[in-house]
Amino acid sequence: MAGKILLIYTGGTIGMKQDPETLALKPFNFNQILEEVPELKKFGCEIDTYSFDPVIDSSDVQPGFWITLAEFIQKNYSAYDGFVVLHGTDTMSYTASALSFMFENLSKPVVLTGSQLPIGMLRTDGKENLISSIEIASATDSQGHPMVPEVCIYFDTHLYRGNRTTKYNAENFRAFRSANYPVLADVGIHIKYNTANIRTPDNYTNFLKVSKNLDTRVAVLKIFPGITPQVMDAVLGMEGLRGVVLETFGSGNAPTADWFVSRIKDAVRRGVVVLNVTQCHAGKVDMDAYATGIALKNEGVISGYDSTTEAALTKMFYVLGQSDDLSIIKELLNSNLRGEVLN
Ligand code: ASN
Repeated sequence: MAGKILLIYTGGTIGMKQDPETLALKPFNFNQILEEVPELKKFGCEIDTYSFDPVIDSSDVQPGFWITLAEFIQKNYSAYDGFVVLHGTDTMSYTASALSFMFENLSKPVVLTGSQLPIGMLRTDGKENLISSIEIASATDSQGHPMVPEVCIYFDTHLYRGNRTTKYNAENFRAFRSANYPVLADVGIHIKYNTANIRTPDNYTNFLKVSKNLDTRVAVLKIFPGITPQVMDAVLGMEGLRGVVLETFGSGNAPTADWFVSRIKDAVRRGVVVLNVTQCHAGKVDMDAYATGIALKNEGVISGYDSTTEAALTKMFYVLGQSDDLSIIKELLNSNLRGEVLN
């Protein structure tokens, strides 16, 4: 293992300490991580470190944070072979998804990781997560190309495509799931890369393009039995709304009541883009499967296929930031841009 890795600390439980008064966990400074993991000095690669200031609990992540992070990676892109980002788990899937869309022609690993227990605690999962992430970010194939030139999440012996993940468990060490896409690598005695499932760039020398224009005039509307016209109106009537991620039942189904369908129809007619994803953890939207899905399709709702809500939302931010032309927006939403969807 050789090369140069940039380790970026943004916050999250991995670096937290208990506040002596409230006993709640709060972000702490980066030096503690470095002190707790002397193994970092044993790597055969060079590791530079950078800490965000302030460091945050990832529940405070906003799109502006993604832009700052993406810009920082862009600024350091040519100087490093891979990037490891320490990040809170709560919104890690959103950040990984957002970065995957913002980075076009990515040819180096960007591995996000963190932990469920702070690195200073005896049973921490943070050490293994951090050490394996660095190993993965610096791994190369026989031609010297990075093994995983993707935005990914490494957690509890599994490497996932970032935009396929969801935080699934609030207390288990296996915090993430990628229900609709296989793991990119399995870590045991050996690191087994599932090369057939890893995306590689057409050309490793292509220039990294970073899109910083995210249009966040988007809402996520989760339907439920008992949803009322008032709830629909509150969301769909928001001033300036450009997109809705509609979380539907099963294979993309929603109520067929006139008041429901007519509100969706009216939003689409006003130019609001409605993207249908399922509330199920696995499987995909198929709006042709049931009459309740066909009704949505007929009103111009777009299928999100098997994408997660995290990927659908951040894809919408990205795509709406790319164009005002509805046909281009629809075409992009219907395309597999970064391996986030099987359509
Ligand atoms: N609240 C923490 C965060 O997302 C949770 C964690 O990192 N395990 O920052």
